[in-house]
Amino acid sequence: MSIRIAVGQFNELTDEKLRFAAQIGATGIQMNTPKLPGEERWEEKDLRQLVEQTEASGLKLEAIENVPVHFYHKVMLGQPGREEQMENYCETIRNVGRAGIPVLGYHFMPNSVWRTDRSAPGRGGAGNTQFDQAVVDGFDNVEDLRQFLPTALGHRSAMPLIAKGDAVITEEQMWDNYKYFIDAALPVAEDAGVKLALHPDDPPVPMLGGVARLFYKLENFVRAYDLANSSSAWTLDLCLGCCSEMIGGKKNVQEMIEYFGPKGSISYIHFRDVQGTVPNFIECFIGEGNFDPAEVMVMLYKNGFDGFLLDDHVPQMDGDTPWNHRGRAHAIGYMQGLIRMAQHLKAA
Ligand SMILES: [Mn+2]
Repeated sequence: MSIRIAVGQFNELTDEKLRFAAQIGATGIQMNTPKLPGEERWEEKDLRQLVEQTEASGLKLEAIENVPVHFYHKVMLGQPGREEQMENYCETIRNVGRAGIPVLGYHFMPNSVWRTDRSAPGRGGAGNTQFDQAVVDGFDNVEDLRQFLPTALGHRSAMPLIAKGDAVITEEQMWDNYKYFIDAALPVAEDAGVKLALHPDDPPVPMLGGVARLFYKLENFVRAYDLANSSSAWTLDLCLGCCSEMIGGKKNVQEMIEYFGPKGSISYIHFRDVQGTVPNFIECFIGEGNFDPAEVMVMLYKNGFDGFLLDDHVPQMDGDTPWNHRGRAHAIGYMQGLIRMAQHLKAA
């Protein structure tokens, strides 16, 4: 297949979302942490229902991104009880495959995504999210920090462990935990015909709340790739926004595409950007961030990427919905124009 667009980042499959996707010209959808029955794992029949409902609209369910953090937080943190969670995670992978969903996205951030502002003023007064390490560092007390952070993203046990100080869970412990996870998950995914797609850490910093992070720089993705022993089930959900957030900004975007694109290791792309890099960045509209979106689209074609693109986070425009229909329509239209131009230039 060639590069295409999916509409996504919603958790309930409604006719309205399917009609939006069809009207805007997308060929598929993605769902993030769909609201499905099950406190420990998802069942085939519930996943299959999503596929059937999507296909009835003439669209393809390209991927599910993320199970709830509480399905595998003990695995990520290396806590007792991780074996049972891992067995359930593997059964979810099998059920994703049985339902006919080709990609399962995941992250390895036990304490999830952090932002310090959810409505920082952007272009023309649009609302953007922002991360500023200085704000996080201003908290001395972990309870105050927990109250400050949006709790919707994380399970209670997966929130910050400390406000300040050395890591409670070190990077090497996190590598052990990741290896345990991937050693168990990859063979199951291969058998199930499912590609697992790793999302970078957001924000990409070495440690937050006493929990070390892994996927904040290129060399750690290379280490993970090597750990996977050339398994075809190990792929990336390459969030260009997170790569752009990394120290060095747009050069990370280029290096990730050039390293993993030719290997066929990129399942899909979160096509978004930010201004600035860690320790302080703000999200923005495509075209006003750190990288040149036209240059990046041509780079994707030239490096053999043939998956789908997704808008991911977008600015909230005046009169927008909670899901940001207006901001998403801008991002999707922008991507469609870039794809057509890249095809015209025969970059494809
Ligand atoms: Mn992303």
